[in-house]
Amino acid sequence: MGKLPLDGLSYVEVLRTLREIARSLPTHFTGFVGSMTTVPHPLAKQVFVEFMEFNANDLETYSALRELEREAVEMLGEVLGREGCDGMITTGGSEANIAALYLAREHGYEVVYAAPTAHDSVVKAAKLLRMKLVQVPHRGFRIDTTALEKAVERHGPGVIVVTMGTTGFGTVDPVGEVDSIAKRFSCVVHVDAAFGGFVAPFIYGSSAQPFGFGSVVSATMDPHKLGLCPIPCGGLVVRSSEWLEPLVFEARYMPRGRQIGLLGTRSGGSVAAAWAMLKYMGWRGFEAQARELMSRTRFFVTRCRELGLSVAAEPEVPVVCVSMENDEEALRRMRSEGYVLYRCGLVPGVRIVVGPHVSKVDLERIARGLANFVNTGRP
Ligand code: 0PR
Repeated sequence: MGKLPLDGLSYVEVLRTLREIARSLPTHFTGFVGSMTTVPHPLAKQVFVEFMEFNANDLETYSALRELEREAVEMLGEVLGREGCDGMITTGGSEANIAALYLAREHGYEVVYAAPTAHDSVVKAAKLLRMKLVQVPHRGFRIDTTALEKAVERHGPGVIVVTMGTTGFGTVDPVGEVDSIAKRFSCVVHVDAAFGGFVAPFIYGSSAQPFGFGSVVSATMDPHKLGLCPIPCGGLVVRSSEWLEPLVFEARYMPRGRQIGLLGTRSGGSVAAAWAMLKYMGWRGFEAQARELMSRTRFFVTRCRELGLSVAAEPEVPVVCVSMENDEEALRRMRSEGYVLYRCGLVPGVRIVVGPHVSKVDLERIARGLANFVNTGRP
């Protein structure tokens, strides 16, 4: 016999083994500051468990879940500047970005324009969908609109990916400028607001509400990031139900003969958790969270600079890239100090995401640890 026991283990034994593993892992509360995920809210965890056995893709038996899903994506759309949006809850930002580019392709836009600061799932999507990817350079970690204009002139209409809150640098692409280029050259725009969607609209107002710009057809906004939901919970928001139509697939054995999205069975838990947190937090709840996180982010940036560190880009959402040649070694040293950071990716440096679980005390310690590492080679 291999790994599968002939007779099952006891409930207690299984739990004991797994709990030992869980206890050995860094949690958000014990130094995991590299990722955009955070501690899920207790309400989101509770409703996730209560709804996880329902298949959100059985549109007949669980039609009530589709109604919750519609309302959840409508609320995400309202944050992003438009009432009456449609869409779906996904497993995360990657699935939402892949689905968004698929929709653009099905509507006739086969070229993808993206900066290297866009999330890797955009490259993955272009590859899977065999779409032509035109890389547009960045300027200061924001898409270079002069280069974008030249690229679009050369390669023709397509879908332009704008990132509101880049993965490595916390920067926001200039969506207004991209919108006017898109309109002039008959392009459409997909906005990846997977992380920044829960911050930028609350801080910068309508300039960061992309659905206010006519060329924006879809957006990604992930409740399992700053929406405080458990993994998996992403959001794909589209301007209109017509735009979503190619994502409705035939599934002959299903009661309504169709399913929505790239997957089959989908967890009702993700849908319920997203709906719950949007209703529970409301505009003001997310606004307060965004303001607090940005204030901690500014504190961290200031402390880094005071300690002689250099920050790669002025962050507009709570992600900070601290430039550092030997970033791998810095990550190892910080890990031995109890903090799990990530690399920035595009340039050498380490990334900190200032989630709700990251306190000012943590940020002060991280800034000092990094400064000591740079100055002395030790944290
Ligand atoms: N778009 C942007 C702008 C992102 O930063 C990410 C992921 C995605 C899309 C894709 O989202 P999914 O991972 O939900 O498919 N950014 C996360 C981050 O940088 C990825 C991640 C998540 C990394 C959890 C580590 C981790 O533990 O934190």
